[in-house]
Amino acid sequence: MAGGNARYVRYIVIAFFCLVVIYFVSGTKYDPVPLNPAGAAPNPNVQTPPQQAPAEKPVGDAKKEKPVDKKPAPSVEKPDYAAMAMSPSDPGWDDLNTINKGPRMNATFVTLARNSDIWEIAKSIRQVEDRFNRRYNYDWVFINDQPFDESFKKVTTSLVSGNTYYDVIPEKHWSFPEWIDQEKAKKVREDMAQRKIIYGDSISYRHMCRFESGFFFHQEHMLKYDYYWRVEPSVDLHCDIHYDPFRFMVENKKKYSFVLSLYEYIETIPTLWDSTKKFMKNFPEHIEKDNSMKFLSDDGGETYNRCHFWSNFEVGDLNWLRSQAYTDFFNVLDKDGGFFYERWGDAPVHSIAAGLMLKKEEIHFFNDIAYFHVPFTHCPTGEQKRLDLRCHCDPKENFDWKGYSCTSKFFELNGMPKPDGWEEQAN
Ligand SMILES: Nc1nc2c(ncn2[C@@H]2O[C@H](COP(=O)(O)OP(=O)(O)OP(=O)(O)O)[C@@H](O)[C@H]2O)c(=O)[nH]1
Ligand SMILES: [Mg+2]
Repeated sequence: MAGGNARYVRYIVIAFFCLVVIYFVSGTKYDPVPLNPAGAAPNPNVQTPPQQAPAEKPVGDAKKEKPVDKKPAPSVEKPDYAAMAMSPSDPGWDDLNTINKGPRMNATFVTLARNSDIWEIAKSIRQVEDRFNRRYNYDWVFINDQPFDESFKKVTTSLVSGNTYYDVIPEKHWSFPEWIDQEKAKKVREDMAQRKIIYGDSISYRHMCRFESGFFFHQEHMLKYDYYWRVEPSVDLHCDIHYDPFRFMVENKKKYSFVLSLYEYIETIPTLWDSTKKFMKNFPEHIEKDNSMKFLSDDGGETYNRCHFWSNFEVGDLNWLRSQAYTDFFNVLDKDGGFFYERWGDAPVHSIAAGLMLKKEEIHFFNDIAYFHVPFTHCPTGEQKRLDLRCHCDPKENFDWKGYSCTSKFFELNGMPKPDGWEEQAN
């Protein structure tokens, strides 16, 4: 009898053991984060493929091709994308930790930098990642007129949560075009040095401005993207970014955006408007009827009032910059030589193009993106806004409503009411 009991006990123990094994085998399974372009979990050390549509299949060797599967493809469930949380009452606003479910836009960050900018750009990247990109993992394209060194690549790749790409600028995009009179350009630099015009004596600054005006969007690794966000070394982001600015641009049909605007030094652009007028005359088909001329000119287009969007921050549409309209504009300016005979900046060039060739509602002011590039700050107006966005900027520093800013003009032109409290920040 004792032997029989022992057998029963043994059976019970074995059955229990089997149940435990089955429980653990099925219980340790978990649902992975869905691998839509949006959902890839971030692993800064793993280079995942870019988020764009896959490149076209290469034409294959017929013999090696698989037989065509005649069965209908299994239906793929469309991910149920939630609307973006734009204000604290929207669902998902408080979730600043998990990877955002998406969708992702076909977009990238872009930075033009020298190897020596490494620690200053590292600082900018860290803030962009902390305030936004660690939840979105967008790619980052770095561009340089010299090859990037290993240290630059190692540090930036470790900081960016998306993929990183490193492009060298082709010489023709960073040199004097053949129609430029080198002697004349040299005299201009000497004269500007005497007059102490900032960067007036610099050749590389001029190549930089011409490159940012006409070529960065044609760089090899930029070609696959539709939207860009420009980031410079030494900039600060002062508030959390709760929604995807790229997605905002796409969903609201925006093509260009800014956070700071101001007046350009006239000494650097004395004939830029003459060339612009030539362009308007020769290419009337490119001028948008419902444009922002009132932002650029106080006399109906006769003269330029020097207002421009500060281009060290931009989120914009690359296909617009690659359009025939923008190309024709840039070519007129480039032929006139003002990048070298004066010191035209890419900020007034982009701004005039956006102001004349885009519908006014296609230009967006990102009030929610608090930003600093020496010496100006955009810090959102309104205490509740700053608390909601967990900002750490000093509201007194906000440049938007001060006399040297053009942002009031942008608001007036677009019939936008200025936020409560703007008067207190006007001086
Ligand atoms: N590769 C490369 N990048 C440059 C060069 N000069 C400027 N840049 C980059 O071009 C962008 C604009 O240059 P900045 O020197 O910041 O010009 P700025 O913003 O007008 O002036 P700052 O007040 O000095 O910031 C930055 O992203 C720089 O890193 C250059 O000679 N080579
Ligand atoms: Mg700068």
